[in-house]
Amino acid sequence: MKIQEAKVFVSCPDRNFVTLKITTDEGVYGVGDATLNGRELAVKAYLEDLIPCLIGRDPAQIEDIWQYFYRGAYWRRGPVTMAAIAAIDMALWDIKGKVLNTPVYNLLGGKSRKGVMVYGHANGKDINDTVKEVGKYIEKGYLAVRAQTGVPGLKDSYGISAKDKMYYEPATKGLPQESEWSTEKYLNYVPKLFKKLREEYGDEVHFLHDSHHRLTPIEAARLGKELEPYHLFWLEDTVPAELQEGFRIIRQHTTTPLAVGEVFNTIWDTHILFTEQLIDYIRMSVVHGGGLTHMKKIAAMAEVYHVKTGCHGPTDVSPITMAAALHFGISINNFGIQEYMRHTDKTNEVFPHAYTFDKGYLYPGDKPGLGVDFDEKLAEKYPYERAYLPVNRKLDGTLFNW
Ligand code: KDG
Ligand code: MG
Repeated sequence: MKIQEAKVFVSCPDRNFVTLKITTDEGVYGVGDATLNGRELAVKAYLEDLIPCLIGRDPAQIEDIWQYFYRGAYWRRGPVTMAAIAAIDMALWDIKGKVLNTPVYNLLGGKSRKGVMVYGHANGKDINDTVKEVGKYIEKGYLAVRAQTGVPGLKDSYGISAKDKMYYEPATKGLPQESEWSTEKYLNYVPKLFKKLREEYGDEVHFLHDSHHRLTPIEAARLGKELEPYHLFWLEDTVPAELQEGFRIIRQHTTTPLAVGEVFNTIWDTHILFTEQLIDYIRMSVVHGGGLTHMKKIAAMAEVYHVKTGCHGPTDVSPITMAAALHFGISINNFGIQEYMRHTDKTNEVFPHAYTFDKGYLYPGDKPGLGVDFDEKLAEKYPYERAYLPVNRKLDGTLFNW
């Protein structure tokens, strides 16, 4: 069997997605996700550079093809490169599953659990509003809920919806919007949210929170300490993680479990965090972490150091990545939790899929391959629309991390 054709699509069924479809000379095809929020066209261009090198290869040689595009490229790593490699990798696993007539989780070692526990996103304009929204997720059967609140005195905050409460929409059409930020106001307010949540909903439900890279290590240490009585499942992305050593300071001060990694791309972004046991959950998604081939290695290394997975699953990764994450999450032993920010109906129609939600868990389904498809014809109705993530400024105008 040989790869005969590979095509890249950028479509916008409510938001932009980059999709790769690889077809073999025997007519079997596989799909991969290469979406990089706000930089979709860069990944498309990168993939189009790789496609000529893919044609004629044996799609069964997944490891070799991965190495060809990773080691074989002098300019390694980075989100654009790794999203492109991930899309090829996902499509090849999809093809292998279809050829062998089995779901991808069977190729990864089989099921290690009945389903994949997920967390939903609740958010509100203030503490009372957020507490109410968390309740709605608990009623829907979620066992774990991420809670983000607006902060009094700030016009907006990360993770808060402008309109409907289904999910916040960070990528906006036109030029980037500007957000505003005050670490002091945030740190004074957020612990009160989790106090209230525990008072309202008791000890059983898991709560998570994302600081979205806005703290210094010592500020993160303070937040982690103040949240200890409310025993979070995790506190995410407290500091920008380019400096892995920064986590030593946080770890020395708090027992709140720490999660990081949604912007990481390779195993080399994680090694200090793992070997020094500075984090509890690694958050790379299958698309930004180089595909299933690379994620398997990251999980294996993490396992040695008591680190579990908690793959990034926002709506800016397509249902193809979500499906791949479920096959991955159900098969490895050190699975922690999966983020699940539900896609819109329009997105789901373009990417029909076998995975289903029930009582706090997602199930990948038993279709051969990844169990997700891409409706090319329908996607044509939703052409790419330029959109950017916001940028963030402190109240005095200083440009800050978004
Ligand atoms: O594109 C950026 C989003 O994926 C990110 O802001 C979402 O932090 C995020 C999360 O935890 O889902
Ligand atoms: Mg996050």
